[in-house]
Amino acid sequence: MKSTTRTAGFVLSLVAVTGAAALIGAAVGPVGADTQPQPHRGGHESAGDVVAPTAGHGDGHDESHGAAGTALPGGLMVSQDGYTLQLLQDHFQPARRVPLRFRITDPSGATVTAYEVSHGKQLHLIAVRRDLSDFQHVHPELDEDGTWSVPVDLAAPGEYRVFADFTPQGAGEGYTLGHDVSVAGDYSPQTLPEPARTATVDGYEVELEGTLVPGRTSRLTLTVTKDGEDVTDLQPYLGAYGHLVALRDGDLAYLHVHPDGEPGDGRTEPGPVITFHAEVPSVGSYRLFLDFQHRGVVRTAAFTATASDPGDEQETGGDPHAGDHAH
Ligand SMILES: [Cu+2]
Repeated sequence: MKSTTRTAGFVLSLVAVTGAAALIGAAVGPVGADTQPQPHRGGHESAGDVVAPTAGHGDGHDESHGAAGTALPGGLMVSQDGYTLQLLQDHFQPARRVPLRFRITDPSGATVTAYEVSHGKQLHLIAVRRDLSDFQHVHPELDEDGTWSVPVDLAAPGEYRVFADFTPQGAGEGYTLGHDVSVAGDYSPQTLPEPARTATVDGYEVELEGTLVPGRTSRLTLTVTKDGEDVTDLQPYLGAYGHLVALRDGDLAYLHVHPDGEPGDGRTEPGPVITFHAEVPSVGSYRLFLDFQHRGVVRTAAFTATASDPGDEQETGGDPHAGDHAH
């Protein structure tokens, strides 16, 4: 177990923000080159993404600021503060490698071409089917004219949602914008798996401990084992030993949380335990997707977790078949 002295930077909290406070954004990291996209389903194959984390998604600046001063979770809107996610095409025939192309436009309507780097990338794209049965986390390539492109696996028909997580250069604030994508064909929506404490993926077992309490910072630990042995040589992926995306069942509100501690800080062990701090906006069910890298392969373990009021002593749980229920 490791110490948890430095936590604030990784807490994705929802703070009621009014007026001028809404304009205060998080510090942003240096600009760097993006790298090639890494299409995958439920895990990346990339290595070499070892980059010191900069302030970025998950640092508390993902909140939307409604006109009435109410903070909203990220990912619910296609346009926020004048920044708009424009897909060049949003309906497709099913295919393993669908070329998804899009732009971000700024409040003046111009295409954004300069981005801050956050967690080693200028933009993170998450694609999920709306029934939360599929999860892809990829890194699109940016053209000179500001068009992003990345192949995504849309072999299974259905309604999808894509999330672009980015910080425009000079905006002083990061955004997560969401857009629906339709894939033609027969669609059998899957029921959200029941909460459970463990998830398996490719022979790895991940155990989730912790309780999600709305409006409160919750400490979550994820313990990675393989064949009953602790995995103690996790590899940094995008500057961390794990990345956790949480989506709320019902509206796919997007929360991106990051671990407590980072590789090379002298106190964070490379497994088996990855600690996160998360704050969820409401009661309800959430689907948690943990990306972790071991032996050069990034895998995703998925859990269903329930957030309850403090009065109800209900534990979060995981799905024992996570990662296996992709179509
Ligand atoms: Cu990413």
